[in-house]
Amino acid sequence: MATTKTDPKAALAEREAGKSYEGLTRQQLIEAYRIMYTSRRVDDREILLKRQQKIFFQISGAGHEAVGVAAGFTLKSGYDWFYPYYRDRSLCLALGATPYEMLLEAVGAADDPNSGGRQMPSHWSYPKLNIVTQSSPTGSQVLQAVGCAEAGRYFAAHPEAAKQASADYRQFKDVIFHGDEVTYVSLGDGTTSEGEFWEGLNTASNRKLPVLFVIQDNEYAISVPVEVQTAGGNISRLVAGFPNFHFEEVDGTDPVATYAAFTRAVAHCRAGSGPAFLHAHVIRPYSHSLSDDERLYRPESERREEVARDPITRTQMFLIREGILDEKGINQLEKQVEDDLQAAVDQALEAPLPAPDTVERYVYSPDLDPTSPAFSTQPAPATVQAAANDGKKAAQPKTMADLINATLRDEMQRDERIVMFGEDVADCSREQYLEQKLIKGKGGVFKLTSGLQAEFGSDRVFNSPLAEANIVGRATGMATRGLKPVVEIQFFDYIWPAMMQLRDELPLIRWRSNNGFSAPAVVRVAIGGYLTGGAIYHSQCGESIFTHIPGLRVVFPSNALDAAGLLRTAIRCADPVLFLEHKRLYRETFGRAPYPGPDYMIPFGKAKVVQPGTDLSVITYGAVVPRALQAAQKLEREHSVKVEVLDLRCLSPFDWEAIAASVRKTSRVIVAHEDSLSWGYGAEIAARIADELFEYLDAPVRRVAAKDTFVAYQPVLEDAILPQADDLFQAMKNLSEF
Ligand SMILES: Cc1ncc(C[n+]2csc(CCOP(=O)(O)OP(=O)(O)O)c2C)c(N)n1
Ligand SMILES: [Mg+2]
Repeated sequence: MATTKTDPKAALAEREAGKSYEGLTRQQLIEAYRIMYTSRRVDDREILLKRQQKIFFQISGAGHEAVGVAAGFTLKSGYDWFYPYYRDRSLCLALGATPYEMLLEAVGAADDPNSGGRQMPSHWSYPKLNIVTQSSPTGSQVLQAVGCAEAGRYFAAHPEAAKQASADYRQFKDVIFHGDEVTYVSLGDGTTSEGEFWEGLNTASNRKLPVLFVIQDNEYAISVPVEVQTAGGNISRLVAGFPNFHFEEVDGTDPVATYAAFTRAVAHCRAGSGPAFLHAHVIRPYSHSLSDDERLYRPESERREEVARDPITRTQMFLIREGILDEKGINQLEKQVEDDLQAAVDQALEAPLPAPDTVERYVYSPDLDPTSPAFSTQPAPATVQAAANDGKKAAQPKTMADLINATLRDEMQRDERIVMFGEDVADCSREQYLEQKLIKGKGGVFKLTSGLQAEFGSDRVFNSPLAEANIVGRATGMATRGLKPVVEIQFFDYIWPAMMQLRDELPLIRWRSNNGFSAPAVVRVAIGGYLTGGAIYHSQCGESIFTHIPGLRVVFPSNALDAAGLLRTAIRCADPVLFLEHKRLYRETFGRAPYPGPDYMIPFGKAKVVQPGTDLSVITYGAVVPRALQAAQKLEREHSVKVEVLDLRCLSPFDWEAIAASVRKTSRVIVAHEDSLSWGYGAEIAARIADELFEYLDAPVRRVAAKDTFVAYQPVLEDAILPQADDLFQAMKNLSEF
């Protein structure tokens, strides 16, 4: 009886009120539309502002809005982690970023929370929301996201490691983690062509990591269509063989279907079942960016077809059709968005700009200065047990390789946040062989990490795939989360696949996020020649390429004691460090020392006078130090010329005061290095001496370095190419006679 009395309209409304759209409520759908519309209108306003020359760049999220909202609704803001790309405006809005904050980045305001005016618009970074600073190189976020997920898993297994500790970088590196957190990473269809994307899939799959890969496929990478970019034209088909993944392919202009796909994908990741791959087909109605005019390569017909799938109009029609909002309701919502946006624009245009004298802020940590006396301690060899099993042995002189190994061991003992990986660094990946004591274990091709996996476990010391970007990219993601990765590049000659990460990512995280994030990882690299038979691809130097990178500390010890002290500083400091270990020096008799104890540190940027002199200065480092000493001693014996040899030890920063003091004293100077001459490290030092110490000089500044070739295999060629003690002797003699 009751039903006959019910008004049919009211019954429908009642039914629909309870209707669920793949789990989305009507209120959530209205909210989804509000965010999507806001996202589009921020793009429109930015485009206008760019045309008015009030901002300087624009790239839109137009056509991608439904994906961001679905991601934002299924993931947890400030709980999960986000490595988005520039089309993720609606995601950032859904997670809690405001149009005003976005506009601050567009105008380059001082208070821009993303970068303080340092990055282009749509380069998101919101520390409070766990949205990690992103860059412009397409795809470089992928391996970092993998490292981020690994860090979350590590902290869940080692909760003690997450605790703050004083006296090192941990004091300034808060860790938050959740056992079931998910890491989101997104990229465009074109970016799936990058090698780092495949390296990321490989590791996420192999380690069953909770990474949600989101491909926003708008069928174009600027002007290059997807069928040219991707074999067969569909990335989903290509990745289908990766184990442990959950795969979704969805119309990313449909918010409800996309939400459903995200719900399933996120559940898979959160349950710890492995990564997910969500391939969303979207549109790109506004050209690639405001610097691009797609009419040059897309006909009107194709563009019209795309417009018919616009997620904004589609969602609006859906809300009306489903009776969730009527036209009046839509108008009201849109007007509210417009009014709020206008206020945000007005406010952003008035926002103070960053002061030009702040540009050098946050290149390095503002909290912990590794050049400071806090990093200066005395050796304490007698107290040491860690380098060997008994104190007597520890007091014996040890090689550089031994002391690096001992330092790594003691630091791992002291700091549970340290993890080590790279090619062959583990003792044995097939742990059972170690456990059954069937084998001794490898521990690095130079054995520098020997015994560390056996002692600290396979989740702290492990082998990476043979992929250098993978090593540095993951380390960057881990360090961003608060771990201290100390990774190894097996040979300097093979560092180049990691160059994007080393030049554009690791050292920039702090500066580009205006101190919002930091990534103090240590990258150990075996470098250098004088090997006899090393040849081109096992003997190169090339350090000046890295000293040219702001934000990266570059260290190059010449002896065992310095290696131990500087490595400890590298590990405990809050900046990323490239730690160059000369292969020829690993096991030389020169420069052996007893282990200096578990707290021995040398501050960065402090040179050492390895031989005092009054007549001529040789500024050098690395394997040239023993050669320069040999030449200097011969010159003194034969010609009574007293040469001062200065070992820089640290190349960035370098010890200008020590150089200046030596040159003022001797008035003659040679800068010597193993790397080739032209555009080498010595050029900078020589230029600075010529500039600032001209009045102290009695002779031209000379350089001794390798020939401008590569290093050859046959020893007679290698000898001719690399600077020898004889070359140094001749140069010193000539200059002393000038
Ligand atoms: C490593 C790198 N190469 C080239 C560029 C220049 N670039 C910027 S975006 C882009 C196209 C990206 O296309 P896609 O991945 O499909 O993303 P979409 O912009 O279409 O969303 C290119 C070539 C870059 N930023 N980084
Ligand atoms: Mg694209």
